[in-house]
Amino acid sequence: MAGIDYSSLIPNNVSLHENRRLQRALEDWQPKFLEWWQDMGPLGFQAKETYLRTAVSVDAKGWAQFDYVRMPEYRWGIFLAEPEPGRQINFGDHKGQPAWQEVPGEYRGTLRRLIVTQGDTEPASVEQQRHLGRTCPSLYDLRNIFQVNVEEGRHLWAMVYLLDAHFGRDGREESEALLQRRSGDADKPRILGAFNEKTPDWLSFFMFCFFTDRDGKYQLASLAESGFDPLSRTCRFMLTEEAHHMFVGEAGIMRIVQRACELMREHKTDDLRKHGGIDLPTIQRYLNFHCSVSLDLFGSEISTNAANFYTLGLKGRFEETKKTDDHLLKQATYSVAELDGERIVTREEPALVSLNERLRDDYVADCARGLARWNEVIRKHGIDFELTLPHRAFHRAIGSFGEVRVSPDGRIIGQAEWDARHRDWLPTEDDKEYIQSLMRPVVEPGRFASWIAPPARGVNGLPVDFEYVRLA
Ligand code: BYC
Repeated sequence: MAGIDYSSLIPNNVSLHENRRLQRALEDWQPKFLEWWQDMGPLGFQAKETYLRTAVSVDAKGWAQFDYVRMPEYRWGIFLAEPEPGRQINFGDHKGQPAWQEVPGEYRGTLRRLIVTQGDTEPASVEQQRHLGRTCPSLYDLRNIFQVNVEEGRHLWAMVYLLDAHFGRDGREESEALLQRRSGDADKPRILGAFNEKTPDWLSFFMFCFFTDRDGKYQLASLAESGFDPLSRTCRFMLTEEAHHMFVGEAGIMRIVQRACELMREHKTDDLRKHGGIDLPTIQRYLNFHCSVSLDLFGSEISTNAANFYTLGLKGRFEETKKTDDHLLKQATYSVAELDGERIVTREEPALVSLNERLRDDYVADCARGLARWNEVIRKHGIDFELTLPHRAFHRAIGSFGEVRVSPDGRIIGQAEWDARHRDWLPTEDDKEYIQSLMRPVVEPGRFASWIAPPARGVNGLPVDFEYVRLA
């Protein structure tokens, strides 16, 4: 092929133009990525100009440049946060040693698996959201989902960069495999459970951004502590973009809640289906689903994998360097919720094997802060209803609670009660049908679907009725 104009086509701060081996690997991969993007990226909008943010450098000016761009022409770049001079490994057996600039040979397989697991989620989410553009509730929201999609594409580039630059031939094979697995495919599924679920409507999309992207935040933050410096720097830059995805989720649900409250007040009823709104109990059921599948993404409560990742210096805790303990955790313990016959109890377990649960705790606390903001909207409308997080043991497939039935308030229950009640707790066929019936595109600038309030402000200081996607 003709070769890539590296500085303009692939904005980067990794001196791509000086690295022939990496150039060749990316020259080989880029057309396959574009083919995958055409096949699996947003359906029906590839030729439309969208007002997108592109990162062209990591400094304050360059990381957020806004302009109209057609998605296949988006400049997927490779960015690492600026190096920290003299950075050391901050935890585990190598604590105090200089951070690795190259992969330590003995950890190659483990590190590659962590990077591949992270990388696999990025194209998976684009695949899950492929059809949503066609039912957007507004041009503003259409632009936001495309922004999320191109950034997930960039996050895939980030992981492929690490694989191609540091893992030789194995890395190149893994980079290809990332484009070959497919979300929900029976034969070649994506690696983690939540990334094989469907995202069939915009309520699910906003829930996904709130709950599942937030797992991304916590996993990336833990990988940002890694002793492998290129991984750390890559993840630190990805976190700046991840924040926008969670904003889309939190603000999206808040606007749906806002609209529900307005309709309840206006029509003096809880039955919003007559009025084209999404009632609060339906929102709660979707919330229960997305929260529980996202809790699974943290892995088992007790995990020797997690202990090894930490001891080897590959994956730290959330905000590792702000913690004041010994950063070795060989003697420490941590409280973990566990199953004890018919009861859920809390036990002290060795801290090292409990690291998944500890990260899940950080995550749950963050989710609770978002819910408090949604509940504030409900309270301000004088409505007596509170959205709640389901118990961590509810509807789990991974870990200690994967085999038992648990109610959202944390009671172990029998199959009979589950059969009788699960329709109150998880989205029903009726709910899904109703939500699908609302999914009609609204594409006139400044107009919004009946079930969602407009945002408080537009993108990048522009008005809400700006033409964020040129459909003509
Ligand atoms: N589904 O020892 P365990 C994001 C497997 S999201 C299926 O408990 P470990 C994003 C596990 O692989 C963030 N399988 O697990 C968000 C293991 O398999 P092996 C993604 C699962 O290793 C939105 C076995 O079960 N990043 O960025 O301690 C849009 C035993 O498990 C699942 C990462 O996840 C599951 N849910 O922890 C776009 C970070 N959970 O070894 C993007 C990298 C576990 O027996 N990954 N298994 O074959 C990791 O740190 C770890 O792999 C995990 C699992 C935390 C996921």
